[in-house]
Amino acid sequence: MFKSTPEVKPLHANESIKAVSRNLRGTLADEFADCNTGNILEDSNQLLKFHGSYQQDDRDQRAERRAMKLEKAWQFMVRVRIPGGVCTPRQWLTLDRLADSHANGTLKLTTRQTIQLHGIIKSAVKPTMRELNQELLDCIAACGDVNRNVMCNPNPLQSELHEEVYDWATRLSLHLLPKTRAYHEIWLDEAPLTPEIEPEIEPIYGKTYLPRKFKIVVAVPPSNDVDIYAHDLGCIAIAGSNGRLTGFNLAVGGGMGMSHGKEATFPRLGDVIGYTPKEKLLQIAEEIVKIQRDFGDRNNRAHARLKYTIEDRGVEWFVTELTRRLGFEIEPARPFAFDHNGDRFGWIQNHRGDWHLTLFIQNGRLRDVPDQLWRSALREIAQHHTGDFRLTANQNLIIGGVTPDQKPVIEGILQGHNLHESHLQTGLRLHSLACVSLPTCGLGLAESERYLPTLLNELDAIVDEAGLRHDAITIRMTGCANGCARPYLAEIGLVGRAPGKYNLYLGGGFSGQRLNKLYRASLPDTEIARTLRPIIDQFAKERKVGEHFGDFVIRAGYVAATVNGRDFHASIAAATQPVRPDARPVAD
Ligand code: SRM
Ligand code: SF4
Repeated sequence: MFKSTPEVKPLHANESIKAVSRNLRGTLADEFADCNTGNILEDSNQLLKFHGSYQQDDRDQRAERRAMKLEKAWQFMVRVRIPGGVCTPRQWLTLDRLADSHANGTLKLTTRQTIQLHGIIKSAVKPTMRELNQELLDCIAACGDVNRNVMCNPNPLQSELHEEVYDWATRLSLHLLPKTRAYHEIWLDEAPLTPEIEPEIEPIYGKTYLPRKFKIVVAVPPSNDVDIYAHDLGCIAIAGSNGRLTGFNLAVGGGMGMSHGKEATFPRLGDVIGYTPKEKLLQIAEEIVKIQRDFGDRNNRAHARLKYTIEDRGVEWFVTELTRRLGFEIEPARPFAFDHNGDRFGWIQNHRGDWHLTLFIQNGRLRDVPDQLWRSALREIAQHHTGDFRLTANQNLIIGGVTPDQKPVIEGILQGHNLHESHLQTGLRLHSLACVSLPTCGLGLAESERYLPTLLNELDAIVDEAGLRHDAITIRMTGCANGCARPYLAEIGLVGRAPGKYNLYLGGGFSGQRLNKLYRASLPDTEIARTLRPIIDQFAKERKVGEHFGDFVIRAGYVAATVNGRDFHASIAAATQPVRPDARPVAD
């Protein structure tokens, strides 16, 4: 009798690119030294991501250049690593300067508390990295199959706790950084290692790094502004009776990305698996990363995130494997509750008497346009400010640690630029997010950042008429199904399918505790406001006290509640029970 041999699936091509790259060096140094071409090889682009940069092209110019038989308008995006999203005024000024000297004149605040510079030509990538380095900023692991920028709640209300939590976010980021000197050699001209004499070891990642990207966030309840359940590892800060940090509950296996029409791919919320005292956090995070390194799918990148490893093998298997590696069991999760996943705008004073100002930055894009001189205003603030700049996970900006005597100075600068009332928007707009999409994102199927403000003009009028101007409703748009603005957690999610066409999802949880569900597929952009109007009107008339839009659309029967990731694609779901400990019941 023949024994059937198990099917050996080929490794994804990226695995061999990583394997032969000499720890992420590849031919990047030579290619960036050669300015006869404006681009680099596609294999090198895969390695470049680990260094915090992507090769892109200006998609607005594609058709014209194709017609003229010209190559694409190649350019690069550089994404800075800013753990917890905190940077100094000096660093801000450097980023601001680079936006003009090397990039397209804009700064893009991202949904992961970093800043991206777009439109950098090949010869300017290295100078950009070098100038960032002079201000102690780097782009290491801002992209690629490694742990990315670690996010952290920038809650100005509880600064002491925030400070502690922020410290752990930076420690996590440092602990999980790749150890290769490739970045320093390629971009900062550090002398190359001689592998025969000094073999380079990646103690956490190994030669082929992770099968896919890995994302960590730290939240401080009751604010879920970092969307704890959307990440591979979410750490929920737990404070003792004295208000100081004792440790973290851990949520594993969250993620947003999926592909249209492929039901095997889906967004998934992380599962809370237990609690750890803070001292053990780094050890546990490292083991979680290593489990994913060893068990993640290296054949199929669409199935390679930790969420699929956990979904396929089960949470119990995951906890058993983690316990085996740690040699001890993690403790049961401690009680916590989230009540929102947005930002709070305006001035807030903390216990020390310092002030923090949260500014609404539409879709995180900072540029100077005639009546909105955002970059000029923030440059002037940075020249005077003695505190810090804090990026939020909702693409907004906090001017943090403003001393009482500096407050009028900052107010004056904003007033001088007519930006002091920029947060007086509808609750809907204040809770909006849009990913970049066109023209720089190569994966965008529809407009996002450039279209959402226009759509919001229509929707603002509708919520205004319905008397909901000050009601917070989360709305998030992305140009494709990858989910960069975490659209599947929004009460209203719009996901690009084709130019001018969006899937409309409804029913996400206001505190980021429940995924939404498809309500209309491929809706033309001209139909979005008309489709939403009656639902918004009915919500205004029939909502219960304190009821959020996402809960209402389920109670009113527009969509069924999504209970877990696989259920995301199901059109009929009977469940109405809460899915997370902090979820409010929506059943009547
Ligand atoms: Fe993202 C790929 C932009 C946050 C899921 N994302 C991309 C790329 C790099 C396109 C590409 O691969 O060629 C986009 C670059 C566009 C451009 O021109 O700048 C891009 N992602 C962004 C940003 C800038 C959106 C924004 O407007 O703020 C965010 C930068 C984050 C950062 O600073 O590190 C951004 N991306 C996210 C998030 C949200 C988050 O992490 O909280 C997600 C969903 C969470 C998750 O990972 O599951 C996200 N991006 C993806 C995916 C799908 C991953 C998956 O598991 O399927 C891709 C595509 C991929 O990796 O193949 C992607
Ligand atoms: Fe690009 Fe899609 Fe991410 Fe938007 S969601 S930035 S279109 S990859």
